[in-house]
Amino acid sequence: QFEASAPGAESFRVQSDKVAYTDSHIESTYVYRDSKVTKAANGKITVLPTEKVYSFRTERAVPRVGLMMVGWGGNNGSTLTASIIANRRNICWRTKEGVQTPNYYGSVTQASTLKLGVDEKGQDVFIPFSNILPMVQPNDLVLGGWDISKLNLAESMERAKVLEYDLQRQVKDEMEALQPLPSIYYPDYIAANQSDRADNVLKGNKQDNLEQIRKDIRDFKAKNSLDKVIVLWTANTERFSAIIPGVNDTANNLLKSIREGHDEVAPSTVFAVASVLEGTPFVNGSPQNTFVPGAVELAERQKVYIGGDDFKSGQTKFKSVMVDFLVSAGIKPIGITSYNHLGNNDGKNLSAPQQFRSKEISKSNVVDDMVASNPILYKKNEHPDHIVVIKYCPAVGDSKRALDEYVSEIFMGGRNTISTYNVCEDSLLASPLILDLAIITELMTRIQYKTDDMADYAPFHSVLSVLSYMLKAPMVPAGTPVVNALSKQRAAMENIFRACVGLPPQNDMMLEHRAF
Ligand code: NAI
Ligand code: DG6
Repeated sequence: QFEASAPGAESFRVQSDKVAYTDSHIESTYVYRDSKVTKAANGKITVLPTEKVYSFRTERAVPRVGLMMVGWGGNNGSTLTASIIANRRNICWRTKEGVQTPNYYGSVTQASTLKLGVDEKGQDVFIPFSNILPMVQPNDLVLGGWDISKLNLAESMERAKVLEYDLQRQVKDEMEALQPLPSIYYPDYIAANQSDRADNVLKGNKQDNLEQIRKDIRDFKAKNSLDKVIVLWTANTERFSAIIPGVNDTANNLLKSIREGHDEVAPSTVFAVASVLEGTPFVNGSPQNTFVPGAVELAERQKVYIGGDDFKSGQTKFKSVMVDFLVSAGIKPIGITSYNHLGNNDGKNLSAPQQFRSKEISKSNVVDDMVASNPILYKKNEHPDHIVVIKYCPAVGDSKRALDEYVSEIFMGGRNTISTYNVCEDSLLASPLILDLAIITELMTRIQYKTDDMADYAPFHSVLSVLSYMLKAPMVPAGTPVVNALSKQRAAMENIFRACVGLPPQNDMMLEHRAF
């Protein structure tokens, strides 16, 4: 359908008075159309179509970008690193199925397409998602990071038992040279069963730790001549932090609590604060509330992007499609039961009650928007029963088993039960999401917008809700709606990027094929 173009190369131009290409920017004008609904006292509903003009400005030059992973030596971190090396060097490896070539399957930016428009015969024309705007290529990312375990990346990859031996063998030399930086370890935040791998930890108090992480980011940037760094948490799931007035409720209180070494500041929050203070975006791939209110306020104050929480990989992605399908088909899910068992280090950490609780929370709220969208099926505050069980079973390693049952009420009181069973290497689903999160976050640092009432261009809100597609419990700016439905999340991402090149939102009306 499309001619393959060099990665990152411009593959199309939009000819319109709504878009201009300068040497440095793509500038577009976009009319955002919506509908404002009001309800009068007598119950009468009025809908007013609205329009607001937005100007978007996207820097065209793709910078040199570093991705620093916290938990670099874990299953996700080591798998992603080895996979990028394999893609860069086009390393092929033998499996019992034959010769396997490297790819970026599972990455929405690298392995999915979007419809650009129709050709003169009315046929759809697709382009790689990554060609809609200039994006950094995964092979160009400079990788680094921290881990509380001192194994080098080759040893970590071996410990993870995710990739085939013949691939591990070929990337080993390069991986061996990669050494995670010492990290912050406050034992109370992760499961006690993780203590035996904590042999690469920073000394000092919380303020010392904060300053060291800031220095690590600066040093990494300077040493690798980077324009930008993205920091991403793919370390163990922590317990939730209590939100305590005076401790972590405001930016100043949080900074003070770090200075005073308050117990209720998590390692992930110290990383987030360090990144924000360095002007470096921070993304949280785990479920805990790293972004306590003080951390969010700090990001807003510093105008730095933050995103989270918890990678949405297999079971939840499927759930956010399945429940969207059922509810939008007028079928009423009344019971959703999700079991999974896995045998990797993530599963081991989640076998402790407080860490399981963090994951249970992020896995449990993922159908709320779909349920709330249909008052024909659900009364106010009515929800389906939703059970989440996770068990640690070392025998299955990284190959997570997910069993789900959806019980729904159908026509005339009938019941419909759907059961699914998914077996998959957990880290092979999560690693491409790390790429997407980093690539889209970086892209967002190059997009600015302006409306008629603004004197100048400005960045988007610090809380990057456009990352929702990759996240189980998407963080959104305070008071704005959370969208979990997968297709809506993808459409939002795609349509915002289309607007930046002056294209209308994607619609599937296909009037040219339906009208005489
Ligand atoms: P893992 O347990 O293999 O890796 C985590 C790494 O973090 C370990 O190497 C550990 O030593 C390190 N670590 C722990 N605390 C640290 C700290 N304070 N600083 C630096 N390093 C630290 O876990 P995996 O499978 O790589 O997953 C990582 C995270 O991503 C987990 O929180 C998991 O819940 C989350 N996640 C994983 C998904 C998946 O499909 N693999 C999907 C959704 C979320
Ligand atoms: C057990 O649930 C381990 C978890 O870390 C999950 O594998 C991870 O959160 C992915 O969950 P999901 O629901 O997105 O597949």
